[in-house]
Amino acid sequence: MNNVVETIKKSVKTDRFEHHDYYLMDELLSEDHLLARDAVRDWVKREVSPIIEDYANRAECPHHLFKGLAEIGAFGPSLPVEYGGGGMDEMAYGVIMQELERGDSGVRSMASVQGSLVMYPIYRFGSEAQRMKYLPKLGSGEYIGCFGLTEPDHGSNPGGMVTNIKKVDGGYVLNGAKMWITNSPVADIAVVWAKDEDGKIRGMIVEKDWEGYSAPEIHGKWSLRASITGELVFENVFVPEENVFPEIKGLKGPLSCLSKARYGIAWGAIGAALDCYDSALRYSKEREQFGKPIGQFQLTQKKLAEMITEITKAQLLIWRLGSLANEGRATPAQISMAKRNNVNMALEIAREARQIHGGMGITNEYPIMRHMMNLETVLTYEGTHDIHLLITGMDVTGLNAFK
Ligand code: TGC
Ligand code: FAD
Repeated sequence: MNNVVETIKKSVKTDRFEHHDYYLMDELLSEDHLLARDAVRDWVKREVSPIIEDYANRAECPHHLFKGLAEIGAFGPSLPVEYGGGGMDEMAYGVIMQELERGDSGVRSMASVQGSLVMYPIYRFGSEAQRMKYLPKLGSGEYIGCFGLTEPDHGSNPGGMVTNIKKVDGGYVLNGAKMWITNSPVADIAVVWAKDEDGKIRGMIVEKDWEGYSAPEIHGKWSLRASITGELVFENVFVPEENVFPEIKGLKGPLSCLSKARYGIAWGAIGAALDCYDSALRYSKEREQFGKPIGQFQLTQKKLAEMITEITKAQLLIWRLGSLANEGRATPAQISMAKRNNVNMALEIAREARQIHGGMGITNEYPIMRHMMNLETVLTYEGTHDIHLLITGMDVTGLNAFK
């Protein structure tokens, strides 16, 4: 495996990304935030950019990156150090996600799922024994985790789930299936949400070796090709009482994990947008048509000017959300607004950047199509574009479109 990775690294171009900070937002970040961001940026340039097109082309997940992600502190950056996290604040978590997604949304997904959807619920809802048993191994990348909420017939409406647990001596018997689960085929453990006999949603940690557990891979994705996705199938899996989260009941358990991950995605999308803008800006100065650089044409300038304007607005939005998150005041609806706006902004920018690259924009010589295809998933997972719109609508009107 290592030889293959080294050969691929040697055969590809270097990552020429330069940061774009039109409103001097870096001045609003602390020295620690900048150090964390630059360390992750260097790591992405070294470890991700040289190989990612090839992995995406082959629809293969670069599993070897799990260890490196752990080493750079990408798993649970804002969780306490004693529980396997990085002990940093929400802004640091955000800038790390931005840099990872600048490399690839799938790589950011590896970190989002492990940190926000697996470590965070164990930290927030787990017993002390559950925390001590699983968090250090997840933080160090020794264990890979996944998060099972979505089902084949319940995506936007997870409250309708049919996966269930029934009480037996010493624990529960788990039955059902989860769909579209990032990392499930390679996960050592799964945080699973299922209804108990009273119809209340409970969370639990399920280990891959338990009888009746399987996690088949989903093939044929044109998006997030360098990320592995699968199902989770439970056929009479015995889950000991000690693996069930003791207190949390109801949909607010999984939804509060989603708030954490959606916040990271709102930062991450800016990374993907910056990469597309950076590539388009450079190309517009290097590519000549009609005897001059295409960046000299007003129509190209309009595209670039609108791109940096939208990126700057998204940066301002996320900086304020990060400040509120650090104060513990960011509401789920505010997070929904940022996730929806920033991911859509990134997707629009990817489409404009593709046009600026002309025919070259459809090739894997440039990162554009990979980002654009990835962002189609990012627009849908963690709550679709329209679901987040309805969350904002509900927040401002006080009227619930889902009931
Ligand atoms: P509703 O009655 O509104 O709420 C139930 C309870 O949950 C509370 N709540 C939240 N708490 C924390 N954070 C949030 N974001 C919350 N949203 C709601 C709410 O206050 C209530 O609490 P309580 O105490 O009253 O019980 O629930 P509903 O059934 O009407 O659904 C509302 C809706 C549609 C907004 C929600 O179900 C939703 O967000 N749907 C989208 C589903 C989704 O986002 N799935 C994501 C699956 S995971 C994933 O995609 C991972 S991708 C991984 C990767 O990065 O690779
Ligand atoms: P549906 O809910 O069927 O939605 C279809 C369409 O209907 C959408 O446009 C939606 O906006 C619209 N719609 C639905 N309800 C309404 C409404 N009330 N009003 C208006 N429009 C509506 N899930 C996990 O649990 N864990 C994971 O790790 C995970 N990883 C994923 C990785 C990938 C690559 C993908 C693609 C998905 C992943 N998901 C995961 C699932 C993801 O969260 C769901 O795909 C998403 O929540 C949408 O559900 P759905 O695909 O069933 O679409």
